[in-house]
Amino acid sequence: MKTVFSPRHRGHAEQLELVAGAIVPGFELTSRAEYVAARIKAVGLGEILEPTEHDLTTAARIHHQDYLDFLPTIWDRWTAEGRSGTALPFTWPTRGLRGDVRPEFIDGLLGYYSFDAGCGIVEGSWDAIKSSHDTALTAAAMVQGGARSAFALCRPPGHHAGAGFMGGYCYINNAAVAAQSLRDGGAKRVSILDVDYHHGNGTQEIFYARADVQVINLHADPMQEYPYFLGHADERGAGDGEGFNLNYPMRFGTAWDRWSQSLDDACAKLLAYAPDVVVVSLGVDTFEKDPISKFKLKTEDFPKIGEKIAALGLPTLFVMEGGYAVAEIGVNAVSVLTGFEGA
Ligand code: SP5
Ligand code: ZN
Repeated sequence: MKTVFSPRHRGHAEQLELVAGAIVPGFELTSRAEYVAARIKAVGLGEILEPTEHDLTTAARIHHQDYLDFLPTIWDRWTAEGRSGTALPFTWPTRGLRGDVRPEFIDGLLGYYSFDAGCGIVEGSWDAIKSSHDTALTAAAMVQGGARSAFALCRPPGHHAGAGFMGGYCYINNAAVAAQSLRDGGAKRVSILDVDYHHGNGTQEIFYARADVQVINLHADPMQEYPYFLGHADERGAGDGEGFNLNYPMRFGTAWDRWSQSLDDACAKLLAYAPDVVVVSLGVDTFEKDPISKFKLKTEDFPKIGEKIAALGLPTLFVMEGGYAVAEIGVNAVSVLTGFEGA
């Protein structure tokens, strides 16, 4: 399997985030992607290519144009106020406030276009975000062109980013953009299978009322875990999308036995939908030693995820999402891919 990977991700570095009452170095480190790339080379998974440039036309089909226009301007607006460090929001339009009115000042805009303080922006962030988007589209084109599979080694990740907001280390929803491009390229139905530890709230929101993209999420129960405000089992889609959104929330401490039952059920639902192509939002923060997560998957479990996905017998695009146990992220993520290839 070929991998698409951009060195431009490195510009998104040393961004701070708000964790447990403190502003701390973010968990979403540049080294994450480097460890995955190094492991791909070590096991000889296949060629690693840089992405080609894509404009934001496809992204604008799933994101709001004003949000896409705002993202590249954040750093300049921040520094224009004499600031440095990390651009972060601190005020959000929750219930009872005017979520429909866009402020003018940068602090207000950051809150308007986000749902948490997990999306710091530094000088090189936009270039990295754009390269991650290009990575997803380049890999999607390989699958569109007939490859059995491809791996978009995206950084930053994407699945928490909604149509008009960032959050959870995610700015542009790479998997959603890829799914849209596959649809526009001729796929009649696309399934997105999100195995990241956290619910992919952005992907769910984007496709919630659509029947042409099935969204399936396996994740920690939002009653206990971030993102808290979406991802419950009763969220099944709306309007034309009714029945095409499926959530498998699982409790803290979930290990392979229980997790794989959810995956088996998800795979059956996916096959019943009969998509032309599968997009896997590949997070490996389900790992037992992940520093921000509470599932118990072991390194030996990750190839089995790949085998089960391969058994679907469908063209498959893997898109990198989360995973914060940096020393093990390469082995765990690439094990999913080698498990897929070996099956
Ligand atoms: C793509 C992705 O996996 N995003 C995850 C965003 C998670 N943001 C919330 C982090 C909360 C961290 N709590 C850490 C406790 C550490 N002891
Ligand atoms: Zn995650």
